[in-house]
Formats: sequence, C-alpha cells, structure tokens
Amino acid sequence: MATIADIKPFLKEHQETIIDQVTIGQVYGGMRGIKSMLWETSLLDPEEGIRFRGFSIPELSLKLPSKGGQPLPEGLFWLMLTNEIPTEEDVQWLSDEWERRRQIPQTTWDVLNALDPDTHPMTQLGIGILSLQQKSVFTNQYAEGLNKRDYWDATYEDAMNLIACLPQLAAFIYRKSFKNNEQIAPNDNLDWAANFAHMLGVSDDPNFNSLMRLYMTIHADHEGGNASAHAVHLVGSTLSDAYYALVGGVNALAGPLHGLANQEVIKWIFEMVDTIGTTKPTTEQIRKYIEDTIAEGKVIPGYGHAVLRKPDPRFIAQQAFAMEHMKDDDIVNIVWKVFDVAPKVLGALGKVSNPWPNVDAHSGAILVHYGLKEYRYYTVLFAVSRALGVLASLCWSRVLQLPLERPKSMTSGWIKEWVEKRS
Ligand code: HAX
Repeated sequence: MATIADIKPFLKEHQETIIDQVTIGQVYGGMRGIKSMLWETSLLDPEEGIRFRGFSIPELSLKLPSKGGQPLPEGLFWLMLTNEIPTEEDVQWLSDEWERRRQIPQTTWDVLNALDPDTHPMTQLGIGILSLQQKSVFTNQYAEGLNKRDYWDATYEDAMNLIACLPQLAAFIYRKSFKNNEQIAPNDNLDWAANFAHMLGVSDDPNFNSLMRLYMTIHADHEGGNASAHAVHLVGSTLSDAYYALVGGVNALAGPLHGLANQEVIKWIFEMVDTIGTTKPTTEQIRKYIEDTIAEGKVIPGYGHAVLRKPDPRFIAQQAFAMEHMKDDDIVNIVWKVFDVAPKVLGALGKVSNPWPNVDAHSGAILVHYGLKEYRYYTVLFAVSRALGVLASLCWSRVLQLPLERPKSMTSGWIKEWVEKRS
C-alpha cells in the first residue's frame, strides 16, 4: 500500500517521467482520459469495468463478508481504506462503530422540515450534510493548530461520523418527502445497509435488505475522474473538511449526465409505458421509442459512458439479482428488452463511443419492484453509497498529503496562438 515513505523517493526519481500527453481535443472534450490524478481506492478499466483495490465485483462478492447473499458495504469500506479484506469480526466492529457514531442533532431535522416539501431530495441531502458540518473534527482541530501529519486522522474521524449518519439522514428525507413525515426509528440489530432499508420502510421482504447491500456496494467508487469523485477530491484539496467535500460530490451527482440518470431512466420507462399503452411492449415498439427519443434530441438515459466500452459490470450484477428475485416483473423485462435493442440503435448512430448500459440503466426497475417508486429519490441512494468510496479516498489524500489541486486553463485565443506559433 502506498505510504508517504514509499512515495517520496519514488517521486523524487520520477518527477519528470512523462505519463501522458494532452491534445486540444481533450481540452475541449471534457478532459477525457487524461492521466492526471491520484486515486488509490479503485481503478476503472474500459473493457473490464471497476476494480476496488484490485478486486472486480464478482470477486468481491466471493471475498467480502456477506449477508443475504450480498457483500456488506462495511467490508468494502474497510477494503478501500486499508487495502485488506476484512474478517467477519472487522465488519461487525465497523457496523457497531457506525451505530455508535450515529448522532444527528435536532437542528438538522428542523432545517429539513423548514424546506419546501417539493425540494428535490438531492438538495435536501446536501443541506442535511452541511447542517452537520459544525461537528467536523478536522475543522475544529485545524482551528486549534493541527499538525499536517495528523490531517488524515481528523479526516478519518469525520468520514466515520458522516457515513454513520447518512442512512438515517437519507431515510428521513424519503419519509418526509413521500410518507407524510412518518419516521421509522433505526434498528441497531441490523447492518448499515439493512438498517437503511428498514428506515426507508418500503418493503418487509428480506431481499430488499440484500438489494440495499448490493446497491450500497456497487455504487461506492468508480475511480477518481468521474464528476462526483473528482468534485470531492477538488473541494477536499483546499482542506475543506469531509462534510464540505462530500456535498461537492453530491451536487455533481445530481446532474442527469451522472447520478441523476437513475431517476431519468425510470421516468423514461414510465413515459414509454404510457405512450405505448402497455407494460409489455414488444421489441419493435421499444426500438421505435428509442429512435423517437433520439430524434427529439435527447439521450437514452442509462446508456453510454465516458470511460467504459462494454456493458457495465454494475449493470450485470443488478441483472443477476433481478434474474434471481423478479424475473417475471414487467418493468424489469422492459429494462432487459431495452438492453437487447438500444446498443444496436446507438451503435448505428456512428458517434456514440459506448452503446452499452451503465449502472443507472437497471437500478430503478428493481427499486420499483420493492415499492420504492418515487424516482426523484433514487440519486440519494447512489449518493449514500458513493460517500463510502470518496471519503475513503479523501482519507488517503490526507495520508499522502496531496496538495491543492490547480490545473492550468487556457483561453481559445491562447490555444490558437500557440498552434500558430508552433506551425
Ligand atoms: N443516447 C444518445 N446519444 C448519446 C448517448 C446516449 N445514451 N451517449 C452518448 N451519446 C452521444 C453524445 O450525446 C454525443 O453526441 P454529440 O456529438 O451530438 O454531442 C456523442 O454520442 C458522443 O458522446 P460519447 O463520446 O459517446 O459520450 P461522452 O463521453 O461525451 O458522454 C455520457 C458520456 C455518459 C455523458 C453519455 O453517454 C450520456 O449522456 N449518456 C446518457 C446519460 C447517462 O446515462 N449518464 C450516466 C452515466 C454513468 C454515470 O455517471 N452514472 O452515474
């Protein structure tokens, strides 16, 4: 595992070694693929998908302690933070620790209750997290004169406290927005994800707890360049604490090209069902609906990716779950039919880099099956999971004492001049 002691001499030797080059196309094209950032907790391969500390999703489901057939997100957080597969006891310790640290002040509930009831759940989540910021161990210790060698320790405390609070905060937002503010108390006999499922209160089916374990695991991290992770990294690099940094990521996740795509997918499917007039559309009807969506100048939500060039293994993991638990569900079957058709239609456009489904193409249909139909809420689930990866990474940014992030920008005039001078 990387430590300051390893990295300092390595960096001294290779400071000037070239790892990548940047084209003007990349400058105008969202900086795709530029190798320019350190992120220890996971790495994304375009063909194979995500690996967390070297382990693929199928490998994790075999190696991490599990319950109800799914790996426990506690185990993944432990792995991302320590680079070691935890034991059952380690995971139990972490579960207990998060339970002990779960303390949300009344002011947070008051702030959320004061918001307009229609406030988007992602806005509520960001406000809820910021309302906890005054608890920040890092910010309070920094004000007292914290030695930079100890930044990581205070950040670890913040990460642990924040992750402990997120399920209750997120469940509160759901029950307030969609269930007449009738709140459900946490059950301390449950693991972190199952307790979240319990507080949401949408299903008594134990498989819903398993789904939440799967969901909280597969969305946790997707290397560092995606918008939410990068936002956390950038904000955190100013020595903003974990609360401020996480809200940066939550805001990035709230965009329809990123995490909000899970809400957009199911909205698009519900509209398809309404337009076609059946929950069992044929493949031809779905093809036409996809073509119409594109003709209207819209994207097919849940398809495409800035890095991946194959079906997302996170989609495949959800498909396997749905095959086992709900293979006759109409909405799930629509998701599978879209998977049959959309890649061909998108591929035929000749411009789409990746015509395959991403993580967001499947998640909503499974949630609908268990009764969680309020799709404006879906991205909150993504955000709670994403906190695990980005906060583990923020701890590592502090361990490695990474500096303030400050890439160079240019104007179009500067670029043109540079090209002219060069030629
Ligand atoms: N439907 C229709 N057109 C698409 C498309 C899709 N699903 N995906 C890409 N394209 C189009 C782009 O809009 C672009 O068109 P223009 O040249 O006319 O602007 C062209 O294909 C090339 O884009 P690309 O290189 O394939 O894709 P990018 O790397 O620029 O963008 C996106 C990647 C994920 C933003 C894109 O595929 C998209 O908009 N997908 C739909 C939204 C979505 O599912 N987002 C979630 C992504 C995963 C994630 O972050 N989850 O949280």
